[in-house]
Amino acid sequence: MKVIYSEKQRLHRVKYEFLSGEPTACFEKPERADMVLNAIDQHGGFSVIAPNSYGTEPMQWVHTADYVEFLQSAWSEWEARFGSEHDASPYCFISPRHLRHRIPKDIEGKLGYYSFDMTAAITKTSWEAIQSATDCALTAADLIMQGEQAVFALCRPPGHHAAPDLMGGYCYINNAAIAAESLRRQGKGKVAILDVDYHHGNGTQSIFYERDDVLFVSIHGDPDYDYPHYIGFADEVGEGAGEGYNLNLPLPQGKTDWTLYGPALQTALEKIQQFGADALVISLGMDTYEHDPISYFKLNRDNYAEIGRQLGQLQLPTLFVFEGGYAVDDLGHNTVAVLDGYMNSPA
Ligand code: Q9C
Ligand code: ZN
Repeated sequence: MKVIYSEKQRLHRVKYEFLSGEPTACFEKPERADMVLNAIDQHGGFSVIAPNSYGTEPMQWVHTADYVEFLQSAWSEWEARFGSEHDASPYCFISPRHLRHRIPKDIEGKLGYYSFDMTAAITKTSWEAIQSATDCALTAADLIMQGEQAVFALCRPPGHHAAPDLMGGYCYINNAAIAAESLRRQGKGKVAILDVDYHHGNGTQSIFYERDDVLFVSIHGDPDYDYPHYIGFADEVGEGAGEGYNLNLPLPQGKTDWTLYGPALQTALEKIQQFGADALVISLGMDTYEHDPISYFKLNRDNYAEIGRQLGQLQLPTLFVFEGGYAVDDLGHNTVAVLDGYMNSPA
């Protein structure tokens, strides 16, 4: 299997996030990709290739132009105002209630306008990494169009929490959404996105919520108890033309092992088959792992191989896009377990 990765993604390294009130070293760090690359190397059945460059135009397929511009200029505006000692981070947010929806002129105002939480800080070199992650997803989409059965875009920073004009949850540009849109524009009639990250893919859902040509299915921790807290419930089914093309399968925090996860995955796969997808994008978050430091499902290595096998049985061109997963020591082998399970699927 081809893996698309760029060293440029190392250029995004945020210092801190707040975890239960405590400033903590950011969980989403470059070492995550290193661990995946190590495991890929040891496996031997993969070839790692560098992405092509696509510029910012494809980002605007799913994001607003002003948001993409903001991401590009945020650091220099921040540095001009506060110097380069600290990462650029919001502290003040535009609530859907009570406040006016104007784009502020000040960088701190802008950071809050374009964020829904405090976990997506921007550093001097973040933009290069963000861009190269999106390039990886787009390169993978092109390879699928050239006839590859499955490709893995090893993207970081991740993307599934990024909405048309919002960053958050370590995400800035929605790599999976852009990959899906690329497949659509190059002729795949129907594209399904299956998001298996522990957290609901709120950004991807928002992007495709009113469309019937891209199905979004997500299996995740119940938002009544987990991030992103305000979205990801089962009654969100899509709107307008998109009604019936959004399926959320929230599962209970703490209790979810394979006995609950397996049936949810079955439901997801049936929905994708019923939809008649021509291609599949997997938002491959690995934070459903039993030892993940910020999540609460109980999946293990064997379960990951089984997920891969079941995905392979759909027999669809499949583009894996890396999302979350923070148990860094096991992250690589868990990720490879999914991909190896896929490659060895009895089909
Ligand atoms: N108490 C991704 O996995 N913090 N983003 C959660 C839980 C934010 C996760 C804190 C988690 C964002 C791509
Ligand atoms: Zn996650």
